[in-house]
Amino acid sequence: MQLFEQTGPHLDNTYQGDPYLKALLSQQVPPSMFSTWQAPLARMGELSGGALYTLQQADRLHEPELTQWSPWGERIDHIALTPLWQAAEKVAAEEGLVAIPYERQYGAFSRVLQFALVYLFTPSSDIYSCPLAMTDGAATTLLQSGNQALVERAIPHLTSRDPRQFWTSGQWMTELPGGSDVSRTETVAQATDTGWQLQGRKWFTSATTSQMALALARPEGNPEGSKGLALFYLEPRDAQGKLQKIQVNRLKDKMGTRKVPTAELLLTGTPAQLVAGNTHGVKQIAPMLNITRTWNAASAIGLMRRGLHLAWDYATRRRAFGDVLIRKPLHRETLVNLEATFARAFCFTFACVHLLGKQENGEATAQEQEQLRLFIPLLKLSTGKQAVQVLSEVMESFGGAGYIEDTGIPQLLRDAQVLPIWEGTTNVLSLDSLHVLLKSGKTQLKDWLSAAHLNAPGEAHEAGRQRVQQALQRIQELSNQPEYLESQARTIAWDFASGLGQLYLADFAAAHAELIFAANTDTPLTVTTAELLSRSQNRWP
Ligand code: MFK
Repeated sequence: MQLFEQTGPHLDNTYQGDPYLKALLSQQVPPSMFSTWQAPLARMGELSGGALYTLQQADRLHEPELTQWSPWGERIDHIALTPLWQAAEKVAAEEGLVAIPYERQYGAFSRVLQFALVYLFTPSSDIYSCPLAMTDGAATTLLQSGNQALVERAIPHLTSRDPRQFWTSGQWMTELPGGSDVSRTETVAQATDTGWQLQGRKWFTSATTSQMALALARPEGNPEGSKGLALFYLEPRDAQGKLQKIQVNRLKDKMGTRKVPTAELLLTGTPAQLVAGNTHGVKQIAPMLNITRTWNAASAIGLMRRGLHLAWDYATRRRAFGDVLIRKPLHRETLVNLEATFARAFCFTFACVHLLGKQENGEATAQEQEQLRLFIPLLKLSTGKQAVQVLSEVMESFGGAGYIEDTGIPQLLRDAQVLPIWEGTTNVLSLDSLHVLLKSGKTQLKDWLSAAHLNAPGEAHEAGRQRVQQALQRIQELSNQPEYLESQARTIAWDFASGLGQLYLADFAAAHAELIFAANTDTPLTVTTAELLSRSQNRWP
């Protein structure tokens, strides 16, 4: 008997098959510069849809392993990484995934190229983007600290394109008493004759195999609260590769990001150096948070794109009720709705990335710098939620097959689920953005919408403008009821972020009427940007 066999979804070069990236870059970046980017983008697309993806599928069951003791009883705490993580490290260094914004070869657009590559790389990297994000954040933090000795020591490694020289960095903040509320940090720093030593327990340290870390600790005698914390630089291992007064208690048993070796560490006198002064550590590590939150958004859109790419392709292969799914009106409508959410997230992310590049290149106006401070938490909180929502629907679009582990689809959803949690939860970032707005006193629409592209006339922009206005009006109305205002911070942040996403999508739609999706059919799959705009009024997920 000949039984039916179903072909699964295909992935080719993910740059060539991406309907948005080329279109956006051709709009955002000068043409001569864009043409020089074709080779690295195509190379990353090829790796991401090819060798890395194949390794990711083959390596699915592999996880990092902690060996605490040698056969002879020596405490070694060795962490073995997965094969894909080892391969990803080499690709990341050689392709300059951290180096590009520090080389500044493309001025303010350097960040755009970097995050275009990160967006392509992330979904086939098993979240190797995590240590890269922290590395990028650490490089920015050290450069802004003015600590020349540490800059000379670490920056050449953090920004190297040579895999043998390349270092990654950890970010050791979270402790048992305080994840979001970092002020409750228990780790103590003691000044000794040979320098500072850290004692305490770090409860979530991502990528514990990194060659350096930035850590918060309270110098002995400092007051309670976050201002009494200082920022420290440390190298976890000595020249022989032995951990320096650090024990790895265990690796975390997480729902997703299972290839990331997240560990609980005990610091028992770990040597460390002050980065800049012995107080105000949270303020000093803030540049790192802004960079990692941007990476979070790039990872969110990367994972969403991967899921949607597979879902569209599958819809051209799977038949039900007499036709391929893609010709079923409700199935198409479902995917177009998801695309609308993705498109807002994608356009908002690259708008922020461009602003970040301008700021770093000294080209951002004072107002753009204020915008960036507000937009990054809004971007992170909205794209994190959107990724979970979209990837849950992507899974469902495959029916029962999407729920099966060796399709690779459940991993997309599990990995996405951390995006709203780490680097500031939705509530923490909603409050952060509210504080920024209240502090600046700029609750007038005109102040926030004065940048030319947000003032663009026309109906396409009107919906976005109204949404932002709604958020700002809410703040004004509730300004005399601080507790109630705080309880509404999430809704306000969501309205603001959705409005911004809609505005940036309207900019994109003005230049591109139609998008062509990778298709396994003779007839190309097209979606108009007008369709996307008309469907992007989604409420809080
Ligand atoms: C794929 C992508 C991967 C991403 C990598 C993930 C791996 C890493 C995993 C982790 O390590 S997760 C741990 C991440 N933890 C957090 O994100 C902490 C979340 N909590 C917050 O963000 C809280 O809002 C915060 C700790 C900042 C609250 O601390 P405080 O001291 O009570 O807050 P405060 O007073 O708001 O901030 C202190 C100073 O820093 C202020 O400056 P001033 O003293 O001059 O007033 C703030 O303005 C400044 N500040 C805070 N956040 C800032 C900032 N400045 C610039 N940008 C920011 N984002």
